[in-house]
Amino acid sequence: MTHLPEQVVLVDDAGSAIGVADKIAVHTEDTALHLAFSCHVYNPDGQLLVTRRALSKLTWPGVWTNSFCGHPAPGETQEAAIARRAQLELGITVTDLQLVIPDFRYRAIDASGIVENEICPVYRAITVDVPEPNPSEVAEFAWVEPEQLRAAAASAPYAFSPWLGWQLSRWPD
Ligand SMILES: [Mn+2]
Repeated sequence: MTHLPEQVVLVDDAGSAIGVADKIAVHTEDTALHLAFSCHVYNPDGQLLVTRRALSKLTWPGVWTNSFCGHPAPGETQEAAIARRAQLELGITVTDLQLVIPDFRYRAIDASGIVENEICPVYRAITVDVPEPNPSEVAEFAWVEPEQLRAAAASAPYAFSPWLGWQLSRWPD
């Protein structure tokens, strides 16, 4: 059975698709702008799921971040990509998906020099499931009070992924 490499959608400054690229090839020290998403998952008590990226990941290994992120495949909707990554990374089903920051875009450089450069709409969702992390994606997780996370990220931004800090700073009250 052949296994095609995971692909991402290249976009222009306006967010229009202009091509596709292999995920592994696009993330370099000069990463082309591409389409992604971030998802912040809450439990029914209003706690937010934060995750620590696996130590084996190529970018931001071991860094605490939002619940999960990903890249929609060519032809895949954001909603389908979110459902796929929720299962793959955390073994959870998410519901009540809401688009919170539709125009979020960022560029960041990780400690090894690899660049992220994404148009990355930010969503929130609910789960009633107990996460079962995929160890190749997520090293550990915690349920936190959103206000406490926002305060922590504001006072110690270096302890979190850069996109999480930027997303929380734009979170509507
Ligand atoms: Mn990316």
